[in-house]
Amino acid sequence: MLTQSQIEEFDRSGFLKGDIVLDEDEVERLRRELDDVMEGRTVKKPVLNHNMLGGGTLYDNMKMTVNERVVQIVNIWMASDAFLRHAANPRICEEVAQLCRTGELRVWHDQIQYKPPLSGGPTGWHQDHPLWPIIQPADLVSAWVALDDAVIENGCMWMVPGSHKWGNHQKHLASDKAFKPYHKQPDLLPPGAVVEAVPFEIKKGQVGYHHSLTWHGSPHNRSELKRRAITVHYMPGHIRYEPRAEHPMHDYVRVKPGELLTGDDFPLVYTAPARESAG
Ligand SMILES: O=C(O)CCC(=O)C(=O)O
Repeated sequence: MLTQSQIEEFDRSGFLKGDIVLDEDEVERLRRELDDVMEGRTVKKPVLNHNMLGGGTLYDNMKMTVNERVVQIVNIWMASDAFLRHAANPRICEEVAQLCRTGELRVWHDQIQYKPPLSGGPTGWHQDHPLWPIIQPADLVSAWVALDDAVIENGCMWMVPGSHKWGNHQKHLASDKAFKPYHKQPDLLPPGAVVEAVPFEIKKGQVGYHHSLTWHGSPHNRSELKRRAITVHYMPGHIRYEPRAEHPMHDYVRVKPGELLTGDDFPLVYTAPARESAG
């Protein structure tokens, strides 16, 4: 459970470091499952399992060299029960529900981003919600859990504090050679907005939360260390299906435009405990 001051910090910054939520054994278990899914050894399959830098990706606002890779697996929970249990982790779900001020959470989708040693490529600067053009409104929260210590050397995420309050700037986000973000048309930013990125180092088994409009990205992994992580993107109960463009999860939607995005492929993982009536 988060404290009031942690919730206020999240509201101010758009991201927050939580506690260690997985012990050594749980991390090991998820790493083994990840290997099995990544190598195609499971019967059930995820929605995507590919090199995210393969061209035409949603995160393509950077130039990269040919040999770089970021293995992106979308909805590993569909291939692995251990990852489904992870998506329903009671501590994480309770904290995300606090940050979203909601009594209900569904999984929008999850994703692994694995940056291999030496050849791990960058995840360009982006905001999540503009890349999810079939759901509204833009108030989802993601829980990013490290399966290796994520540090500057192996390409941890970087965040721009306060940027979740600036609206949708996805098409204007860019990065300089040192992976510093900049806005291509800064006059569109609200008065007082300061674009300054800070590293978001997360320990193995620890959770970090971010808002779906927070500017974030992660640079290369040129270290000898692996950088594996699982994010679950959670929808508060009021998120609706409103298609405006394509998305890999579109094929799994069974509701009509304007309806709440419910269904077996968007599992309900949290319902707030009923309050006892006073008196
Ligand atoms: O793992 C990363 O470096 C990026 C992940 C990301 O963009 C996200 O979880 O929204």
